[in-house]
Amino acid sequence: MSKVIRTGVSIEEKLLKKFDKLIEGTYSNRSEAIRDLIRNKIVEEEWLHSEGKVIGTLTLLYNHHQRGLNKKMLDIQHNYHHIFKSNLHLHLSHDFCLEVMIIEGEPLKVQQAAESLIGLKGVKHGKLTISSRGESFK
Ligand code: NI
Repeated sequence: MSKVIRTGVSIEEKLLKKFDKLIEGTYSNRSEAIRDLIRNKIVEEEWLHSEGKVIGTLTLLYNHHQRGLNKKMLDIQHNYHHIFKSNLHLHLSHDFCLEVMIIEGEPLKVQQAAESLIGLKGVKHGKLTISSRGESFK
């Protein structure tokens, strides 16, 4: 672990109160919340400017009764078979399925594949989260 440095940040009282309310119950202290925000920003920048492969997860909530949806989802995954690494499927309720996919590949391809799945009729919510290979946090 690298050396920890204490630093001061000037911030409007109103904004800080909003932030404290936001992190209440999630973070044990303000420093950890700010560190997480900084890490997220670093990961985001890494991903946007990455020339190599990126890795992340795509979470999809969908209605499995939607006509043709399962086939369309499979077709897209086979079209991008080199980037879809693993799936976790949960039969959430009578109507809905939750699927989490691990995807790895060139940023543009990952984004295209994710958007084509998220955009399918019957997909109620979709979120692509790009993570990091950890090189920036050594
Ligand atoms: Ni299911």
